[in-house]
Amino acid sequence: MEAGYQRVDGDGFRPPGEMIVTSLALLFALQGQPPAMQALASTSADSRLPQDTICRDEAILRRSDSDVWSRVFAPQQTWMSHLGDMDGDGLFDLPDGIDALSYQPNIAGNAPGIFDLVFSSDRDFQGFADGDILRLSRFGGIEIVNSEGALNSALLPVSGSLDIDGLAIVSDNVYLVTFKDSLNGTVVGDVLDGDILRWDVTTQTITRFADEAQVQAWVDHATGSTTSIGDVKSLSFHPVSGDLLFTVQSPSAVDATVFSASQQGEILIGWEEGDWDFQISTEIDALCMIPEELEQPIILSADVNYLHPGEPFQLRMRHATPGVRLSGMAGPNYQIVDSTLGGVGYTVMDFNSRPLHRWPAQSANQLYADASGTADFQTQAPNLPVGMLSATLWYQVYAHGEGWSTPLVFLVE
Ligand SMILES: [Ca+2]
Ligand SMILES: [Ca+2]
Ligand SMILES: [Ca+2]
Repeated sequence: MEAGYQRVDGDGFRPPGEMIVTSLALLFALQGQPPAMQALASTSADSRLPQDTICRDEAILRRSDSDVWSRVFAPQQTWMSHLGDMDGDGLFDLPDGIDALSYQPNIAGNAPGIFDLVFSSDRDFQGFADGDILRLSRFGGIEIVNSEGALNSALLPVSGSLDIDGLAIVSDNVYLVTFKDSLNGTVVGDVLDGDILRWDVTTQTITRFADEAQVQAWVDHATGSTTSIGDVKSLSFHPVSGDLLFTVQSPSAVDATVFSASQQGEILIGWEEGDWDFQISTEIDALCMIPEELEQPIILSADVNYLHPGEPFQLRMRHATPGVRLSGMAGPNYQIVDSTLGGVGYTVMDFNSRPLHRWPAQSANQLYADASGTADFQTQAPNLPVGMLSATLWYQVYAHGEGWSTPLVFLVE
C-alpha cells in the first residue's frame, strides 16, 4: 500500500490514519470552528472579483474561507516579471492560460511561495507543452518538473492530444492527472477527459484511479441531479481528511463548486460556486488546497508594461492591510532573493544594481494603504542615458511589517 491514499469501497478516498482524522474533526467540532481552509485556483476564462477588475485565465487567485472574498494571488504581470522576453520579440511572455495547479514544495525549510507551485498551461507556449508539469524556477524563468514526453512514453496513446488539465500530488513523483481531451489506445485503454489516472513517474506506471462514470456518480450524489459533468477540470486533496476534491465542467451553475469524493460524493461545505464571489459567471479550471502560510501578497499593478522615456504612469497597490506603510523600489536587474519578511516571500530587486530608485522619494510624502487596502502612486518612466535605446525595469513594493508585493516589469523604449 502506498503512502498517501487508499480506496475505501464506494465511499471515496481516505488516508490510512482515519482515527487521527476523526479525532481532529471531533476536536474542531468541540471548539465550534472548523480550521480555515485556503486554496489557489485559476479560471478557464477571464473573470472579475470584488477588488480585482480583471482576473485573467492565466492568473492564480487565492481564496480563504476566513477572508471576505477571493483575491488575485499571481496576476499576469507576475508571469511576465519572471519569464521576461523569452523569444526576443519585444513582448514579455507568459503561460497561455493555467489549467492545472498543485502545491509541491521542493526545498525544505523555505517559506512557502509561488516557487512551490507546479502547474500546466492551456496551450503550448515558448517551447513548453500543454502536457508538461512546470514550475517557476528560483533562478528565474520556468523549469519542466515532468515532461509531456515522459507522460506520453508511460501512457502510449495511439491517438488523441495529450494535455493535462487537472493535477494533484499523491506523494513525491506520484501524481493524479486528468486530461483535457480523450485519448485512444493507451496502456490502460481508452481514456476519457473525465477519467482520473495515477502516474508514478519513478516507475513510469499508469493506472486508472477513477473513471468518468465514477466521478459522475459522485457529482450526481452531491447534487441530486444527473446532468452530465462534461469534463473533470481540477483535482486536489483535502488538507485534513485527505479526501479527493475536484471541479467539473458542467452544469455551469456548479462549475466553480468544489466537490469531494467523500460520503459517495458531496459538495465541500463553504466552497460552493457563490463562495468564490466571482462577479461574472465563472468556471474553475485549476484548484489546489494550500497551507495557511502561503499568504495573500499585495498586488502591484499598472495599466501598461511598455513605456516611453519620461512617460507618466500610475502604480497601484491592492490587498494590503489598511493603513500599512508602503515603500517601493525600481531597478534594472532581476535577481530572486528569498525573504523571510512575508508577502510573496522573495524580492526580484538586486540591491547592488544601479541605478536603484526608491519611491516615493525620501523628500516626498510617505505612502500608506487606504481603508480598503489600496494605494496609488503617480510616477513616470525614467529618461534613458544617451545611446541607450531601451531598458527593462522591475518594480516591487515593500509593506512595512508585511513583506514584498508581487513584482512588476516594464520595458522603457
Ligand atoms: Ca485558467
Ligand atoms: Ca494543460
Ligand atoms: Ca479533464
